[in-house]
Parts: sequence; structure tokens; C-alpha cells
Amino acid sequence: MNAPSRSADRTSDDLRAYRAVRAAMPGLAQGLSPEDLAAQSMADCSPGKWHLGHTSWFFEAMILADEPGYRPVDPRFQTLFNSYYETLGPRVDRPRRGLMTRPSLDEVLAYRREIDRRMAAWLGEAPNDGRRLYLFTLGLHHDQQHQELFLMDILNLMALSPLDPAAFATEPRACPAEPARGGTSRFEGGLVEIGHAGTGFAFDNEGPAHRVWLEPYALANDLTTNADWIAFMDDDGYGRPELWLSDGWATVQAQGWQAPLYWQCEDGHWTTMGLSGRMPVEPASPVRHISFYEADAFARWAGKRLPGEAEWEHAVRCRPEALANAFGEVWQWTASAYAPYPGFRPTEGTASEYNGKFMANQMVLRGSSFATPDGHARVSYRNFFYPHQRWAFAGLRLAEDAPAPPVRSTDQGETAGFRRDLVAGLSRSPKVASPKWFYDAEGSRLFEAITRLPEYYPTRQEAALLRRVAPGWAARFGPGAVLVEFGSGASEKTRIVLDAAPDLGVYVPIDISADALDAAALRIAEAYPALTVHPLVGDFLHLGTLPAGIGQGRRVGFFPGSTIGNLERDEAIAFLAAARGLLGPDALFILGVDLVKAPETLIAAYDDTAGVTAAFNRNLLVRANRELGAGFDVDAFTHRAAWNPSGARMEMHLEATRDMTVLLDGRRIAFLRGETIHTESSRKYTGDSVRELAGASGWRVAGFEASPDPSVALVLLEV
Ligand code: SAH
Ligand code: AVI
Repeated sequence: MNAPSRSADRTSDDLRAYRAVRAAMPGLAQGLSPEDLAAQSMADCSPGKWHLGHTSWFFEAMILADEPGYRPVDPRFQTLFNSYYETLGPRVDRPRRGLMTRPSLDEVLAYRREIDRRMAAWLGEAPNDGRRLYLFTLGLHHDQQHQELFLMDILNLMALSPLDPAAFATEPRACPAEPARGGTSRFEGGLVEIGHAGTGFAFDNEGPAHRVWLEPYALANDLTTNADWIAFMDDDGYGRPELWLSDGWATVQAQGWQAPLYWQCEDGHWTTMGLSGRMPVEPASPVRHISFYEADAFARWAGKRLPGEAEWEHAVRCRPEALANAFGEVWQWTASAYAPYPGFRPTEGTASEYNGKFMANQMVLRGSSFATPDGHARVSYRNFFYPHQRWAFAGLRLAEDAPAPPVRSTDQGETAGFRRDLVAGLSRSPKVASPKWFYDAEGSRLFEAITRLPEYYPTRQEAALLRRVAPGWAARFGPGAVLVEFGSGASEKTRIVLDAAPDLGVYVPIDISADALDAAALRIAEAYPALTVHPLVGDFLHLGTLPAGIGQGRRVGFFPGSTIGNLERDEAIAFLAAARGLLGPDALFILGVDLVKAPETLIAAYDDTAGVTAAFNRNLLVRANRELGAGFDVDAFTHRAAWNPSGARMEMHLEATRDMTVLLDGRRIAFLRGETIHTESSRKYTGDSVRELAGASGWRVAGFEASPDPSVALVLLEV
């Protein structure tokens, strides 16, 4: 009995998809001559005419021929257009495909149209059976693969012509490359899952999904550029055997490689051949047309390595925003040999020859290129070529090992406090963590990187404002004053105050981050030799007293950076009151606050495009893993930044991307997918709310100065 027929809707969707995919290759062929489409430039390539025929044959041989009583359009085409399917009989060897002057291009296009007519009829009648439908979708993806091969092969042919012909007026591509971002993204790795799971289409080689172990690693956010490549060539990269794998070096010598495929040097200027003809090599563009051997040698020269395919996939799965041009520019060589995943089963039937039998001696490339049809590639997609092949639209993205930064022997008390606090916060619902634990050495470094981001305005705005107000306010300090700074970090803004108050006697920076504090105190002591610098490591929420004999001058509190915004309201009031006690009866206090403003500006500042704030947020979990032996799969948490209008605060969260259980201090902490840890609030103030806060903690507002937009304010408090 036949399986039930598919719905009319499904059939018309399939027909629409079929027509769209099948229209693409004739569209690419349209402006090319029959001669362009008949020639074959090398054994690895095929003539355009052959691609047009073969992709039609695929539907005929895999699908139509299976129907009872089917009569082929032309039995001779079964041999001409069979690529490599042993079970489907004899075929023309690939290197001889260019000798097929018959059938003519018109006959091939007529064959193509007839297959399309038969496929439309088949779709109208096709039973609803999974295997046939898989083969149908496979046929579409196969056609798309050949659309890219068509472009690779045409380019190779054009590049052999001394006329440097342009195959197209402009490079056929769906969208422009993304701009470069700079920097690298670090991934914790651990036990992660890669491979295709779920219901969408994938080739058999992408599954099954399985676990792999990844040591911590980093990937370049950008693809390697032509300028990078020229630096490699200028450093005699093609002439130094120590940079090359043995097989690679043998190939360099045998082939006389001195530059990527298609590059030519004329009067010291490099040009390259593209689909729109010969052009100057654009330094900022990603390098193309390099082999695995070259990519590997370049990485060694750069002191880095190629990523493993699991590293690439894990990175793109867990932080799709981190890498520029992961898709749509050039395929990226990986260090992974093309081999079956554990549990790999080839598709049943004739299509079993599609991928599996090529799993030897080839390397995997990930991503996709500008020539890959839209919707064709996926995060689990495994492209593959032999290591010497260069005619693909292939480039590279560097990787490196990224072990956790060296651990400073942490104070036992602090570790215990961190453990207690985190266990308590994660046992609550909703889960919370105190932002003060962000600031280990790496967290302090990441915060400094945040202050340099274009989106993070508070540091720049506050520093400029401080330069304006500091001279006037410092005039009130009097001689030999003692400047006590809370959460001093890198002590950069301090310099503005010190410059405005040259007769200041003592500087007492207080910070919970010993690494940041020690380094900053040293720098300040060096830069201001007349100043006594007295750093104190500690929590400013638990203020004791100032060291005895610290100096007789007026005490001036300094709390910039809108760090007060990270405190809960009652904490902020208690802190300001305690600071008043610490500083004494005629104290002054310079407080920095961020002001309420448009949520878009705020959200951009806490969710920067380079992902630095995301790394800062996630570093809390990295720190917990290292210092507390916690078992967070760091990459399974996503950075979230949201404006909370009722609390007038930005919130940072870490959101679990799957259900999981995390071991912390011998406890099992359960996370549901979508559940978050609220890691930080950054309160935004108004003139009124600052005055109210100051009043509630026993201070009077003696000065209030706001910056231009995006606005922050500095407040001078007196007792
Ligand atoms: N004042 C600097 C740094 C702000 S970042 C600036 O304006 O750029 C916040 C600083 O406060 C970090 O150096 C962090 O280590 C420190 N910090 C955060 N919570 C703290 C706490 N409870 N006690 C002491 N220092 C703290
Ligand atoms: C230190 N503190 C005031 C910063 C803030 O803006 O709340 C920390 C920060 N969080 C994300 N980006 C910067």
C-alpha cells in the first residue's frame, strides 16, 4: 500500500523551493558563452555544461529512476553525467569531461528542462515517504554545492586565459563582508557537543551529534587578511622549510608556489583574479585561494595554529556574535582530518557514496564562502578538500591555546567569602551573584578593556568632566589632604585629581582586586614621587578605620566610575554613611554617578559588539571554576544586558542555554534552560535621586556637575 499523499501546501512549498534552487545555475551560466561552458581548466574542475547536466542527472538517477517503469530522458546521459557513483554504472573520467563537445549546451539545457518538468510531476504525485523526501532535499543541496563549484571552476578557467576575462560584471554574492573587529575570543571548552541534531536537513557526514573534549582556546575574531599574507610572504614564508609540513614543503617546491593561487606581481604590486576579472589585491580583504598546507604554514609563522573543527563549531554555536565572517566570505581551513564522527552511518542506498567514501586524506573546512548559496551552509556543515587544493574560495581564521591566566595565590579568606557568597546567591530564586567577584586579575583587565570600548561612554565622559571640575573642587582640599579612593581599579582618573591638587599628601586606594591595586599603586607612586601611596586591599562594603598616622590633612573621599550604581540602595546608603565615619568631621567626597538616559545608549554600553562585556560577565564563572573548583560549562551561558525601567538600572545576567546541573562546593545547582544568574545592576541616577541618596546617608550636596550627552555627573559632598 502506498503511503498517504502529502498535503497540497507541502507540495507547492517543495515545488517553489525546487524551482528557486534550479533557477540559480542557469542564471550563473547566462552571460557565459558555450565555449566558456565547455572547456575544462584542470582535472579537479568540470566544464560548466557538465555541472548543468550532472545536477539534473542526480535527480534522475537518485529519484526518478527509482519509480516503476521509468524511462530515462536519454540513456547515454547516465554515463556522461555520472560523477562517481560506482553502483550506477560506467562514467567518463573526470579529467576527460572537457572533451565532451556533445551533447551541445542547448541539448544539456533541454535535458535540464525535461528533468525539471518530470520532477514537478513527481512532486505532484510523490508519496509522503521519508527516504524519498530526504533524497529530494539532498538533490537541492547537491545542486547548490555545484553552484559554488561552477563558480570555482569558471574562475579557474578564466584565470588561465592571458586575457584575464571577467566571468561576471561584479562578483556574484548575496551580501558584503562584515567589517573587521580585531582581537580574539576565548572559549573555555570542556565537554561540549558538536554535530547535527534535530530535524532540519544535514548531510550524513554532519552526524551524529556527539561529545568532544576541548581544552580552553581562543579564535581570531577576524579572518586572516591579504595584508597579513603579504607580511608572511615578505618574511620569506614560502621559502622557509621550518614553517611547513613535510608534504606541504614538497608541494611548495614541486609547484613553485610563491603566493596564493591567482596572485601576480607586477612592478611590486600584487593583483589577483576574481570572478569580475583581475584586480589589485585589497590589503584588508580576507585572503583567498590558499591550500591547507599554506594555511598551516601561515599559522605556524604567526605563532598560532589552525582551529580544530570542533573548536570552530563550538565557538559559533555558543557565541554566534563573536566571530566576524564566520559564514559568507571564505571557507576556513581547520586542523581536522575529514573522518567519520563516532557512530557515523552513510545515507542508505545509492546516496551512501555521497560523502563517506571520501573520508581519507582530506581536511575539513568550516563556515561558507561568498559563493555559497544562501541557506545552504550550517554551523555543523563539513566541507572538505585535499590539503594541496587551492581553487576553492578558502581562507583561514587563526586559533591558539588559551590556558587560564596564571593564578595569583588568592587569599584564603577571600576564596572562602567568594564560595559562601556564590553558594548563597545561586541557592536563591532568582539566582544572583555579587558584582564584586568580577574583579580577579582577568576581570580587572576586562573592565579596563570595557572602558576603552566605543559604546562604553561613562569612563570617557566622567574623565572629561573631572578635568573640568577638579581644579575648582581641589581648591577646597587644603594642604596635605588625604585622598581615599574606593574601588580604585587602575587609578587612571586619580591622576586628574592629583594633577589638580599638587599639594595633596597621601593617597589611599582601596580595592578588592589585589592585582589591579598593586599595579596601580606602583604606577602612581612612580609618577607622583612626592605623594605617599598607601594601598589597602579589601571590601569597601566592610570599612574599618584608616591606618594610624596617615596624615593630618583634610580627608577627601573619591568614588568615581559610577561604581556606586553597582550597590543595592541600602548598601549604597550604608556605604556612604560608613565612608563619612571613616573620613571624619570636615570630609569632602567626590562621587561619580551615571545618569538615566535612552535605553538604546545604555544597552549598547553593556552589550558591546566586540563581546568584551560578555567576556567580563562570563569571567565570573571562569573564576568560580578555577578558584572554587566549580563545574560551570562557561560556554553554555549567554551574556544578557537589559534595562530595568522600574529599578532605573541596567542589569547583566548570565543565561543558561540548556538545562544543566552544576557542581559547586559539593552541591548540585540546577539550571533550567533560559534561567539566569543576575550578576550586576548598574543604577542610573537623576539629580533628585542623588540628592535623596546623599541626604539619606548624612551628606550635603555642595556641587553637582553633569557632562554633555551621554551624560554622567560628578557630585561634591560635604558633611
Ligand atoms: N574607579 C575605576 C574602576 C571602576 S571598576 C574607574 O572609575 O574606572 C570597579 C572597581 O571597584 C574595580 O577595580 C573593583 O575591583 C572594585 N570593587 C568592586 N566591588 C568592590 C568592593 N566591594 N570592595 C572593594 N573594591 C571593589
Ligand atoms: C564598575 N562598574 C561601575 C561598571 C558598570 O558600568 O556598572 C562595571 C561594568 N559592567 C558592565 N560594564 C561595566
